Amino acid sequence: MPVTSFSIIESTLREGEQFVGACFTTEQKVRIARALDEFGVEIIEVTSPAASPQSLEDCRTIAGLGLRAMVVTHTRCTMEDARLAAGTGVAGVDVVIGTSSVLRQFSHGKDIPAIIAMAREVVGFLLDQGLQVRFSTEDSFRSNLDDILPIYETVAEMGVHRVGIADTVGIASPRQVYDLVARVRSHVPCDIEFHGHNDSGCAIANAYCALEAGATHVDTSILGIGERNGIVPLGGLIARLYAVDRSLVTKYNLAMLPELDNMVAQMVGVDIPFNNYITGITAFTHKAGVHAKAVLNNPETYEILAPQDFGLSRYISIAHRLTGWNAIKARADQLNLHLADEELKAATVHIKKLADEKPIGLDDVDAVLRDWIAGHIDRNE
Ligand code: HCA
Ligand code: CU
Repeated sequence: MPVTSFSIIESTLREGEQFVGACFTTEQKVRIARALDEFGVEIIEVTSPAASPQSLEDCRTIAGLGLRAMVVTHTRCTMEDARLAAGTGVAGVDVVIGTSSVLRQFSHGKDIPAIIAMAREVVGFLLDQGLQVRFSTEDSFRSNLDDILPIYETVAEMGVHRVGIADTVGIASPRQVYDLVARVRSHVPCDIEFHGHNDSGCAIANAYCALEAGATHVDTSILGIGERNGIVPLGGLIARLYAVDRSLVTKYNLAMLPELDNMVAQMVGVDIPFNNYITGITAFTHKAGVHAKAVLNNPETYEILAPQDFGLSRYISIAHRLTGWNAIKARADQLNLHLADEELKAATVHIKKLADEKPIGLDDVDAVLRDWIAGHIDRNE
């Protein structure tokens, strides 16, 4: 199914807080929530009020900011947590319970009938409070389908707004995600959320496949921060959807993405990875002569994402042995140095030789061009 619409559940303030380097102050949480709201995500998920007294306070604070985005919190499937969440002023509650045998055995110790009974009680209570409710099965991909389908059906019949499928350990492949989401899609009428971890590098592809299979919501966090190596990064999901159809993501304030990534990188004390989607330092850098020439003619030759849509610009690296005369010509034009094509080609050969001898920089290229004009370089060298 082609992806036509979807919503983002932005979980930097929940899953992201589970990143080892994250310890957000209230003020930082408010800054993140406001920035995400301005970016335009549909739903903001915050840490359970049961986590700590400060978490309870912060949950109330963020729910009370009057954001355009819906604020939801995340809780375990217990009446105690549900009551606490219902008193915070959030618009919705994302309830989760582990359903794989390993989690049932080593985490909460409940069997499937007990899970269904708890789900009934908690979901019934939250719906009665007029809250939007999502019910998710943690570790869905290591759970038995025969266990989780009846859970989804039970909560869907009760009227939950969404069911959640969670690849808690990052084990699923895109095809597995497609199959499971399609299966759930044919069993429940409500919305379907996908939450995917990135342990084996499939998080973005998995989220995309979930949408293709009929999921309606994807969980993200800024830079992908979360437990272990995290979840679907907001920027990565945007890049994936933009690559399919730019109009899918123009509902967001895309030019804010660098600011969001930088803000959170600073808050959690990491650098943005050089190869990060969109905001990595090399994301719009072209190097080889063949690439540089084509990109100078038409950026679409080697760019599926237009940097200017994200408030960024491309960079063409020319000071190296793979450079080409078209790129060198563009630099000469920038410097107002007018050389005939044959001269530029000869200068490029010289630059390549120089780069074979030692690492060079843009200033070396510029020096060659200037010396060339001045006739200081032996053209036969
Ligand atoms: C967690 C686990 C979770 C929940 C996802 C969800 C996961 O830390 O509580 O609520 O859908 O990865 O399973 O993040
Ligand atoms: Cu998670």
